[in-house]
Amino acid sequence: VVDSNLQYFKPHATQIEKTFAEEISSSLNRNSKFISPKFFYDKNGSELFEKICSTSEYYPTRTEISILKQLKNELPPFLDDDFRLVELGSGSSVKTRLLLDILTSQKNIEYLPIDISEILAESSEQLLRDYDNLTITGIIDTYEGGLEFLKTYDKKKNLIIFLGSSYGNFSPIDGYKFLEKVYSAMKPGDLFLIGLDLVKEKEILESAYDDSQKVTAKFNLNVLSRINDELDADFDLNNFLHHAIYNEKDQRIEMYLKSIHDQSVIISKSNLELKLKKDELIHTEYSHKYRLSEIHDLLDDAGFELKHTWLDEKKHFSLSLVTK
Ligand code: AVJ
Repeated sequence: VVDSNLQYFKPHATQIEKTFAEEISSSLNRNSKFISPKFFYDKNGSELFEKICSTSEYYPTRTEISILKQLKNELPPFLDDDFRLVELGSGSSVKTRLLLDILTSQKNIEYLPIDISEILAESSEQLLRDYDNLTITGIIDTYEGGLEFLKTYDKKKNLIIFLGSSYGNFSPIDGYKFLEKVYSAMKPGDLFLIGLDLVKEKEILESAYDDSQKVTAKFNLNVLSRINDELDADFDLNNFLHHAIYNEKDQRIEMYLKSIHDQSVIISKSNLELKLKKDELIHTEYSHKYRLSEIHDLLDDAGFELKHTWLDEKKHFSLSLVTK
């Protein structure tokens, strides 16, 4: 598409691809086996994630959207200038649109999605059709790479958004490092809006990650299909079960793929023959849940100044706005 309102940058193009085979090779070639959740999101995985979001059990998306609607009136008082919308992860366009709608009083709206996958192209073109005065600069890179790029950008103020409790995938240490990077990419007066899922009853949490239609199970298993396709592997998906439990002590949902019997799998491009015992688990995701006081401490420790936290009525989900 040739469109003067749409451009892409791929600051670190080459380095992204070659790591999949290598990462899989090292994360599966050890005692406690692991596949990073960032690999869930190939085309099929992204579609399955969208389906998860509309299951009755998965409350985060729907709840966060309801809070974003509340921001229509409640965010503008914090916008003392024109802001560029910077989104970490190109996200669901519904949420992006709710924020763009808040910025429409500006003469020009700039949207800068940062996503490792080129999926951002599709949604960007649709946005351009629907919004006048919109300019999109898509950054195809990791969050870190995208944030580095942002530092070199112009002086306009940024409203950086990181929604959906994607932050919950990080370990506490990696999360802290990530927040430091966001902080260092910000100019004084920039804003950061982060959506985080809250601690709640175990039953609600576990059914959100093990829905009755088995969409989450498919989503989890899909990462094995992706490895089959992209790394010439021979995983038989029938030999694995989706397993999701809430770890109350560490306040996180833990997702695994469980090997139904002893088996061995060849992953050609990773140069690996993977041996699995019956009931052995491959860890695929942590999804951390937070208490409000923890969220405030987390943001405070990273140096941010808290402006406001919004919640839904049931206190299931939070959106916090901070500045530098
Ligand atoms: C996109 C990481 C926020 O942890 O809730 C949904 C991913 N995994 N169901 C989450 C997910 C299983 C989701 N995040």
